Amino acid sequence: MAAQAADALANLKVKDPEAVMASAAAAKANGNGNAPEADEEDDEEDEKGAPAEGGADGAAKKKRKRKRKPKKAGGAGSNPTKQSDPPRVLLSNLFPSGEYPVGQEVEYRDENLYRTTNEEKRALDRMNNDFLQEYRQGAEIHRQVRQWAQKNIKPGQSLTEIAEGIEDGVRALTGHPGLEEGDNIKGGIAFPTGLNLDHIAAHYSPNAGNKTLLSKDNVMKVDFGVHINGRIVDSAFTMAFDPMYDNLLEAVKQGTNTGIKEAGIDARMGEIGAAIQETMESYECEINGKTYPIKCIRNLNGHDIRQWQIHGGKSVPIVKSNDQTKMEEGEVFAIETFGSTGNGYVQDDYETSHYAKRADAPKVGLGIGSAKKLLNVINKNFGTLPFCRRYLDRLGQEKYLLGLNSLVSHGIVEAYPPLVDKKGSYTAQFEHTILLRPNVKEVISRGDDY
Ligand code: HZT
Ligand code: MN
Ligand code: MN
Repeated sequence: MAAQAADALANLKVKDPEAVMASAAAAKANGNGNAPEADEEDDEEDEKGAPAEGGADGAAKKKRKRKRKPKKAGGAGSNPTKQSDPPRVLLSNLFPSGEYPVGQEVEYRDENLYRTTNEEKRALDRMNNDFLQEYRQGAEIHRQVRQWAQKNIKPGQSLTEIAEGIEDGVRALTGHPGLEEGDNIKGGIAFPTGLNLDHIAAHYSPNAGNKTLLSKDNVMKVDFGVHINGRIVDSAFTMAFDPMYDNLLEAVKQGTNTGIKEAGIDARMGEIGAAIQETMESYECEINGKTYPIKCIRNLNGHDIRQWQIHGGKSVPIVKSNDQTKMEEGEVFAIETFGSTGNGYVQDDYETSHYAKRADAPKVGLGIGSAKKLLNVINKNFGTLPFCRRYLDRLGQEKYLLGLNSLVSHGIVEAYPPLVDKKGSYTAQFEHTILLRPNVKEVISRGDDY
């Protein structure tokens, strides 16, 4: 390794691992572990003084027996203090101060260590409070919805019910407008829920009529996004019900954590990839009596995120490369790594579910055909955020496929087909969104789960 490269790598090392842990613990204590600061509500309190009816001991008995009106979670006039199950309480009702839990804050290293205490950098950081609170709100919604998903997803369920469960949670907690209320300005689903089984690594979501059921033998990547005012939190985890896959999942979890550690202002992409690969490929996994080396999927990448844009143009490789591109102050990155027991290489396969209007879409005249009407629906409901066919279905769109394909062939909409490794292989993914704040790196989507 060149001395310069070694230097840059050393600069990226976590200065004090204990300081990082302390910061994570603080984040957990202040609500990152899904516990809003307010006290548990006292259900008995509002029943005091209920009028007595009937016999001698009627007062006491009636008081306990009488059915309470079910409290509508987050309904008008209610003052909820904890999330419901399933999650349906608007997150801003759980954090009325408008201050949301801080993610995992990690100090920069070596020549960037000055940033943490530097008054100029701290001042820059303070100017971004709206941006930070929007990001932290989206991240807390991601943690609350995935906590519910991790507890409730079971073999035997359909991919459609799993996707809808996650999406209903994200809509409720963000206050995503209902179907009648139209456009999507405040917050909501940032992109389709990816439910990627086994050799399918990314961009699979069930289309209408999909009857696929989750089985106890599947390895499922769950990739979903939450946005508040276009500030996108992109985070994913992998679920398996058979401990046989534990080493595969651990390899990829540690691969992603390596990428997060190596990320920072002035960090070079190629070196981040090399560090991820070194971690991931130190693992192997025995599956049904055969031992597989875990390979990084070399043509999948992390990416920068801009407001309303899931990929901003920078890629974060997950294998060694000569890419000298640097991360920069103020940027947001999705750090995601994929491991595989197969080729470590994906190609397009199956029917497309994911689409997005291109940020640089040409403004060509579409005449008066079905493509023009569909584009109006896309503009009004998604803008440049990715969507899937199910989201068009629920908006009441019918027979839109010709129009959608036309928008794709005109370069207005981009199709993101599923990305798959070889049949019979297993793939895993973990992903977090990180903010390169002027004075500290914040792993905004970090939870007590991953
Ligand atoms: C595309 C379409 C979506 C971005 C990564 C990703 C899910 O593979 C540069 C690097 C949602 C996201 C994306 F609907 N992609 N993260 N989470 N998929 S990507 C990409 O297209 S572009 C990676
Ligand atoms: Mn993702
Ligand atoms: Mn991503």
